[in-house]
Amino acid sequence: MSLVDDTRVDSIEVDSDFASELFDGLSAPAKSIPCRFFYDAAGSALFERITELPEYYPTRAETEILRDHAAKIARDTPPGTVLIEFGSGSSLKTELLLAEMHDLYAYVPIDISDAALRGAQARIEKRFPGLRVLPLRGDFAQPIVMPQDIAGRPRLGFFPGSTVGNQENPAAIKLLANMARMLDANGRLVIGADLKKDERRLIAAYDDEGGVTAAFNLNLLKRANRELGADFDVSQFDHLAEYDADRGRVEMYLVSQAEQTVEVLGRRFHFDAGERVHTEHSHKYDIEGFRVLATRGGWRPLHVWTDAERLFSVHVLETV
Ligand code: AVJ
Repeated sequence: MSLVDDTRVDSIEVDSDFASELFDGLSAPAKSIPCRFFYDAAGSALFERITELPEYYPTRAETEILRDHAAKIARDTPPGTVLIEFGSGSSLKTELLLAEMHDLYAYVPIDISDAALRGAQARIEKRFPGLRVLPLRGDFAQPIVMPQDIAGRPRLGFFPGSTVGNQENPAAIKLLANMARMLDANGRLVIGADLKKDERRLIAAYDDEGGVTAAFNLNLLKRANRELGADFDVSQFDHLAEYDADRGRVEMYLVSQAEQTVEVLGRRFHFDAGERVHTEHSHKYDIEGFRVLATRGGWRPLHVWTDAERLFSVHVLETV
């Protein structure tokens, strides 16, 4: 655990950002809140529930792909490799890889949620006794200092869930390049990318019958109330998911149901009736388009697999 300490300073800033990012986002003419603030303890728990929804196909489809190809990924991984996961959350999919990888040097989960990291570490250490787990709390979009201990060892990155799709293209390329740097020369990356598909299927996945995604989205406002003493009346905002076919992305918004004013840390923000607060983009790719993006981020595409229904893709990339 002592290895983790030198990254603590960075990570504390991630949370205190919430106030300033919320101010900036709500002050802009087109209001928005960055999607990384979804993942406090409550939001991370809601996201886990999303992954179990019948409508939310990405988790099941990606799990199928990883189950089918984990042995192949393990065979291509040299002994003594460090597995580094970006945005590890509950680390459930990681277990599919870990079950096949018998001589890893360490597993390094990176996440902004302390609660998620602690829970995952306990479960992984129990199931894989002897595996070194070195959690890092931080925002993987920023360069993160890796533990000293792993210097010089081969690295395999793991970035499942199509989380890269939350970024618009320039930022996605930057993120891919940042991961290439964190994985060193000869690094490889196993990365999930959600595929373009029928619009109804996409919308259902982001606007489920049971309202779990709505609760996940609205948790941003509840979090502002909890952490910043804001006075959002959450019942006065609605969840909205739309598909922009030209941009190939699902967009999520919180829509003000009335004209209203909200106070956050002594500042007042006005909302018109029907005004939208943008909260998330979730880009959808085709295989060639994703390969082009990865190439622009400094990676060479090596393998790609899809599930039987072709809903989701998993790419293996290597640094150039
Ligand atoms: C895990 C961040 C990729 O965009 O599908 C799920 C987050 N948002 N439902 C996604 C999410 C709404 C998810 N990512």
